[in-house]
Amino acid sequence: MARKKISLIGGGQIGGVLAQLCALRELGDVVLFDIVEGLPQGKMLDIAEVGPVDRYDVCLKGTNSYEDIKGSDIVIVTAGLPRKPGMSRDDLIEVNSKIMTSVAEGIKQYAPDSIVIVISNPLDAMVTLCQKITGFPHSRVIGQAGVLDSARFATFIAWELGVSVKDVTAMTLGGHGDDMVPLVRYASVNGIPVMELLEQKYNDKAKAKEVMEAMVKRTRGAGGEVVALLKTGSAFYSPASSAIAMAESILKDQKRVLPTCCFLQGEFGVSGFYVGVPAVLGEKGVESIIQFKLDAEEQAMMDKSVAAVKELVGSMK
Ligand code: TXD
Repeated sequence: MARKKISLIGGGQIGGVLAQLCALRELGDVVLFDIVEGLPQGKMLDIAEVGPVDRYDVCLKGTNSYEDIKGSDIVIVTAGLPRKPGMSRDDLIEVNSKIMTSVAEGIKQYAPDSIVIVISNPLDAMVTLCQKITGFPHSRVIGQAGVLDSARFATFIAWELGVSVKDVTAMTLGGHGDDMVPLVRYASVNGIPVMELLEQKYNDKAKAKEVMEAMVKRTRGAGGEVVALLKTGSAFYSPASSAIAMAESILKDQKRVLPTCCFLQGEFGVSGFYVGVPAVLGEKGVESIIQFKLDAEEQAMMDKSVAAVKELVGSMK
């Protein structure tokens, strides 16, 4: 059986970590593409040379030629500029649309059967554009945002409650912007509602609500918090790990349920737009979207987030 092939478009901060994670997990052979000469070649040589230490054995190639992505099972796109302090993700739309256009054309020509995971910001708009240009079925063009936003939410909950991050489940829906929807009602520690645990901890419903609201706010601004600290770029370890979880579910047909930026056709009351929702990811890409009832408050937040996505996507035309 042939090995899987993963191509990474964009060899910057996230691209480099993606390549290393693919190697460490032996997900398949990896191609790292960038327009900067030497950058992807240098990074792949660097990662390849430590195979004997980390004990992975995969082919790692850096390239400036789209031809090398031929036969890819998965393509992960990080090409594009990251934010600087004070910028919103949406401020990147003009420059990153141009980059995404050329990238999507390359994928369409050289990896027509691949499943594409977009990471570049502004995420919801870049996924939309990538699907339009490739013309691939919507199930094969998706975006990574929700795995990371959810992980951030879960991390803050674990810290607050003093429990292992491994035992917290939390999820965010909606667009990858400041209006994302962290689902408080479904956040749990091994199935026990987080709100119940917060109420126990503080013995005060109002205080528990206040603490949760602060965690929701921090989750919404978590990308910006990292940008403000780094000053020269945005988060890169966490988006890479998050996309790898999605890629692994697809490559190994694990059918994990992961919050994914998916094209909706009526689900959650949304039609014709890419928005973050829980999806089953398997060998065909998005195999189904998991729907469930939102209460009035959650639906209102979702509607607000979707309105922001619509405005963003509309501004691209
Ligand atoms: O969760 C998420 N979705 C995200 C997304 C979380 C954090 C950051 N996210 C976004 O990912 C960020 O706002 C950026 O739009 C992308 C990539 O972030 P990264 O930190 O990796 O940016 P870098 O280090 O600047 O790398 C971008 C690379 C760089 O090497 C450029 O030379 C390359 O993109 N680039 C291109 N590659 C291929 N083709 C073209 N046209 C091109 N233009 C630039």
